[in-house]
This record gives sequence, structure tokens and C-alpha cells, in this order.
Amino acid sequence: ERRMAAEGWIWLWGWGRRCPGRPGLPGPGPGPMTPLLLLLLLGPVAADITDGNSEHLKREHSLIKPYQGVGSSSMPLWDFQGSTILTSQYVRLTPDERSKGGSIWNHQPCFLKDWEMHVHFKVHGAGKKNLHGDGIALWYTRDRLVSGPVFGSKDNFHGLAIFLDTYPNDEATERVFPYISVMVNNGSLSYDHSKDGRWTELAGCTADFRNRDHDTFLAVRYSRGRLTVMTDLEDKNEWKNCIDITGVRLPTGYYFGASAGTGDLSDNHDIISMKLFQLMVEHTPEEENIDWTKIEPSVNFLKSPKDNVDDPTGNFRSGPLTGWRVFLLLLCALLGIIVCAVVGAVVFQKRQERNKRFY
Ligand SMILES: *[C@@H]1O[C@H](CO)[C@@H](O)[C@H](O)[C@H]1NC(C)=O
Ligand SMILES: [Ca+2]
Repeated sequence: ERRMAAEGWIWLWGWGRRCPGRPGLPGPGPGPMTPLLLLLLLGPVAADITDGNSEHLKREHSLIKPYQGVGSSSMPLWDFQGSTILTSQYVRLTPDERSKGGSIWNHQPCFLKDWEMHVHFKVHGAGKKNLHGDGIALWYTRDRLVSGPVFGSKDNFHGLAIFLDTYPNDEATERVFPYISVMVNNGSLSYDHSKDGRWTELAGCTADFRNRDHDTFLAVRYSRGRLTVMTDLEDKNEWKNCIDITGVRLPTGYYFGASAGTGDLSDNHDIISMKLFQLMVEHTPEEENIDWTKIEPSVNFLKSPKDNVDDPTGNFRSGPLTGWRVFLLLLCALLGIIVCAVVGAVVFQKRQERNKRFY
């Protein structure tokens, strides 16, 4: 049957291609010494939750070429507004023109507790270095299709936002742009555009995704309070870690969407596809019993949001071994070697002196 064949194709090529030999998002890339160091010093690593056969593409939450059911009135899958235009090859949220804003939103709320979204996108334009903007926002929010100042969408939103910010509005920033950041909001917080959302950012990374000749991808995984963002921007078919935080609480029943905005500076902001996969994850009976639609979006940070903090609910025992932690461990090892060398040298010298005295 044709539909089955198409699904098989997506399975083998569209999605599998991004994750050869292994589904979903890998952990942060381990070096050759990492497993040993982990075993010796940090205890067992939390195992990957999913395996390849238990992930499923959810067509009702995915935006895939040809864009059937997009913007149609009879059986809408996705709705769009503002400057958004639909072509056979991409959904253009904004053209490379000033003061535009557009968005595209899934028509159905998502009731999956654990999911992974793969976004194929393209940001490109005529603007030279730092003369382009503003970027794309990916959303999982309570409200949909409301235009506003946050990358073309409304502020004081309820839910999750991932910002793909191409322009540093804050001239004093030390961050290198384009910059990807995440924000969780219960409606009380406002995104400060002039500071690139600095005060409300949970975590972020620099990502060179603009004006690339090849395809650019981003993946967002949300499962058991853990939020992971990965990028594939180097045409190497590899996910690269960008954000990995725990303690994130999001309800079910929100909407996926994408929006973009331009101001004095502009770019084409295109979405080629958004593919949502269900992650098959077991939950405890207590977790199953609560009404997930009533959860208030929040983040349980005990320390600085920048650190990877163990989830207080105990879902994740050990955080990933970040580059910084590896660096510290190596530094300790190096210090140990230096101390040994110094002690050895002193002992050797003492012995030489003693030898001199004896003879
Ligand atoms: C919303 O978030 C703010 C700040 O993060 C917090 O102070 C407030 O209590 C939250 N409101 C609700 C209803 O959870
Ligand atoms: Ca910005």
C-alpha cells in the first residue's frame, strides 16, 4: 500500500538517516577515557531510555512535504498566519524583508508525555555579518496562532520555547551568535528582546546555522523532565549536543508551532519539516495517575540554571559528563602526576645528598 510505503521511506531515510545505527539523540559525545572515568569516579550512567523500535512518527503532529492539510479549512493539520507562505519545498515564515512576522501551528494539541521533535530548517538571506535577524522560535505552548513581539509570536506564553536567535541585540553580550536558547514560562515571564532573553534563558549554545549550503537540523527531546536540544549543522549526519537540562515540567495538551520575526534587519526563515516522534517510556503508577494536562510549566533548578542539576524527583541519577567535568577530572589527574613528580624529585635529591654524606 502506498501510505505504508511512504511511512517505510520516512522510517528508513527521513528519520533513520539523521541517526544512523541508533535512534533519537545520543548523549554528549564521549571521549575514549570517558567510560573509564565515569565508572571510576561518577558511578553508573543513566541508560538511554528508548530503543529504535519503540519510537514512532506521529503524522498528526508532523509537518512533512507535500504539505497536505496545511492551512486547509476542511481537514487542517497545521494553520499559519502573518507573513507565512507555503511553497512545495518549504514553509517560509518570513521573507528577507523588514518588519515581518509569521508562524505555523499544529492544529491538534499533543497528549504524548514523552516526545522528540526533529526540525529541518533554513535561515538565509542577503545580509552580511551581523546585518540579519531576528531568528526562529520553536514552541510547545498553551496558546497558538497569536502574533506578537517574540520572534513573531506572543509574549508571556505558557510552555516551552526554543529560540534560534541570529542577531545579538545586546551589544554587551559575550555570547557568540547565532545562539540557541530555551525558556520555560508559566505566563509570568516576559522575553526581553533587547537582551536576547538573557534573564529568562535556562541554557543555550552557539550554533552556526545561518547561510549554510547544506541542510540544517535541530532536535528537541522531552522525556521525564529532561529537555535535550541537539543540532546537526555540519552535514555530517551527527547530532551535536547543545542543551541538556533536567527538572523541566511541561503539561500535555499543548501545541507545537514555529514562528519567526524580522525587524530592521531580516532573513528568510524557512521550515522544511517538523517530525514528531513518540518515545515509549514507562512511568510509575503515581505519575500515570496525575492529570498531566494540569501541570504548570516550571523548572526545578536548585543551583544556577547553567549547571546540569540532578532531577530532584530522582528520575536521573547522574547528569551527562560535560566537557567542563571532563576538563576538571583531567586537571585533577594532571595535578596528581605533578605532585608525584615533585615528591619523587625531592626524595631523589635527599637520597643523593645522603649518599654524598656517606661517602
Ligand atoms: C510562575 O513562575 C514564577 C516565576 O518563575 C513564580 O514565581 C510563580 O509562582 C509561578 N506561578 C505559578 C502559578 O506557578
Ligand atoms: Ca536577538
